[in-house]
Amino acid sequence: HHPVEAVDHRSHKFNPHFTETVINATGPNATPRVRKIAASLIQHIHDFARENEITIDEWLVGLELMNEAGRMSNDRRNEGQLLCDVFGLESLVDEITYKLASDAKDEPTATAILGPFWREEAPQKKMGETIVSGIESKDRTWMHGTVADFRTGSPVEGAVLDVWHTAPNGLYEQQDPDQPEYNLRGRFTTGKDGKYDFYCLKPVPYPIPFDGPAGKVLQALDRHPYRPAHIHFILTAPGYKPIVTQLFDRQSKYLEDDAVFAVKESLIMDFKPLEGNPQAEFDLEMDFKM
Ligand code: MBD
Ligand code: FE
Repeated sequence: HHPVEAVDHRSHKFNPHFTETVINATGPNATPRVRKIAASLIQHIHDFARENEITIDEWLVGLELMNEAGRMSNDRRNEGQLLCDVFGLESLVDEITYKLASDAKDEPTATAILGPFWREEAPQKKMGETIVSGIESKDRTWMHGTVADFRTGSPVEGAVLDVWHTAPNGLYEQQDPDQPEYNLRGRFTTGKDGKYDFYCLKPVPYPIPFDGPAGKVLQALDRHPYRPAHIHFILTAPGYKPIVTQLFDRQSKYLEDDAVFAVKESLIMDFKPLEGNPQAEFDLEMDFKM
């Protein structure tokens, strides 16, 4: 029976200057920002590997997740982004960006992550039109409100509201061969009064794609893949900072445990029953501030 030695003999494997050597390999022409964040990234990933004594086999698992995400990513599926999302990285970056941007006491509409399913060039529509085609539903929703300047309260003219959500089967149009191209997407431009209105559906909770690396991560972490019912928006206007956001249905499951951590209290909305409108069963009112 020998006394326990205080010295950790494994530490001889770690050159105490190795991380410094890698950081200092950065050349003189790297920009200050690149130099700063590269040094920090190297420090953190080295510390991570050291603290957890990451083995080659474990490192290969992570490497394969990234490679698989790259192989799967195409214009219908941003798997790399989804992988970041399940680790909360996109939400964290959104939070940081929003904090850096807002120094006023009156605030613009809260932001929320873009997610992997936005598409460029959604159809431009006139106010009062619908983004729904080829879907029978008892959850048709009239969405309306105003876009205003958060400092002055005046209406914003020429604001473009880019909107998208999933079909009742939980699939975005580009994930689903049975939906028409650009279904459930549209862009609406405000006039002088800053008002907008259009028809959509009350969204449903849905599972993020889990047949790839993001799904493997969720499974390994014993987590479910569901997001609460949400509608996405990008709001842009000349002279204003864009607002990327989502609105959530207060009645939805998963508000407390969104698989991608995007829910903010101020973005949870009431879909109210709508009487006397043959075109919709629900009313959603939202005044955006930018
Ligand atoms: C989604 O539909 C989504 O909105 C986000 C943020 C991540 C994964 C799937
Ligand atoms: Fe989404």
